[in-house]
Order: sequence, then C-alpha cells, then structure tokens
Amino acid sequence: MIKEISGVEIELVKGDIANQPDITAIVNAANARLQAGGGVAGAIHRAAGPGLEEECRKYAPIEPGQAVITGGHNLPNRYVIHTLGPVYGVDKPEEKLLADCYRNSFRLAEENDVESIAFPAISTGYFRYPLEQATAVAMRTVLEMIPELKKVKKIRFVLFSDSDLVVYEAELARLTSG
Ligand code: AR6
Repeated sequence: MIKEISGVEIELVKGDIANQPDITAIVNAANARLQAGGGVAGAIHRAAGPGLEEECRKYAPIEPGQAVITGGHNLPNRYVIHTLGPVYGVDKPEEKLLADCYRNSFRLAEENDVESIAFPAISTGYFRYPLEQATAVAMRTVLEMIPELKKVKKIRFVLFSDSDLVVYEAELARLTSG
C-alpha cells in the first residue's frame, strides 16, 4: 500500500529491513549497547559487517527513545539510524518513549539530508509491545511529523509478516480516510 500525504510517500511492505537497497537510511530496533543481538538488529549487523558494531561503540549505551546515526558499512544504505524502543511493561511511559523513537529518527534523518527512510515495527519483537498498539503510536507519530519534514520524501514501513502488514494497512487506511 502507498499513500501520499503533503508530498511525502508512505509505503507499507512485507520484507527484510536489511534488504532495502533503494532507501537512504534504515532504522535499527537496537539494544542499549548497540550490539548485534537478534531480530532486526541481528539482521542489520550481519548485513553491515563488523565495522558497524565498531562505529556504534562510541555512542553506546543509549536510553529508550533515543536515536543515533552511523554509516551503512556493507549495507546498500548510506545510513543506519539506531533507536532503542521501550521494553513493554518496563520502560515507561511506553507510548511517549516509542513515539520518541520515531521523532528522534526523523530528526536525525532531516539533519543528514535523508530523502528516504525505512522503519521496522520497533519494540514489537523481543520487547513485546503489542503490535496493534505499537502500530497506532508509529502511524500517529509519523502523520504528526510529516508537516515538519523538509528532506524526507519517502517513509517505508517494513513488516516481517503478512499479518503485521494487514494491521499497518488497516491503521493507515483508518487514519487517512475521509
Ligand atoms: N526485517 C524486518 N522486520 C523484522 C526483521 C527483519 N529482518 N526481523 C524481525 N523483524 P525486534 P524489538 C520484526 O525483536 O522488539 C534485539 O535482540 C519482528 O517480527 O527486532 O525492538 C535487539 O538486540 C518485530 O515485529 O526489535 C534488542 O535487544 C519487529 O521487527 C531487542 O531485540 C521488531 O523486533 C529489540 O527488540
């Protein structure tokens, strides 16, 4: 699904965040230490190679809601934006912290002239944020940010399963209808 809002394209796809060659910056659902780990972070670090962990060392540790930017190393993307989502039920207030992840990622994207950015569903894996709730926060925050964006022209959400994609599609349709 693709929707254009105020000149910015929002695209929802099923896929692997580490395989988005046409995107300037991909966002990593990182851990505080900015190390490889599993899920999204594992996939990104595997594809980027050891240079990424090395570059990350100087920024670690980060706090929930914070974001930092590095090069893409062996990835096809110019940048990786690493953000730490809240652990559901532990890091509070979780809605604000999750929204901060998206806001701070956009801030770094804008500062670095990023035209296209791809997000995974931050916090919805190992960090157990219920997908429907996380989707609502992600989508609402993105729609709030769009009027402030000067550089970013394309926002892609990369979902890992068909069922996750359906939830995102329903939320985007709901928020942009009428
Ligand atoms: N591409 C796109 N989405 C993916 C991929 C992929 N390659 N792999 C998983 N997902 P998670 P979190 C989906 O756990 O909850 C790590 O170990 C997944 O199905 O990667 O923020 C880190 O080191 C889920 O919907 O991120 C941290 O310690 C979503 O991406 C911790 O997990 C996020 O899953 C971060 O946990």
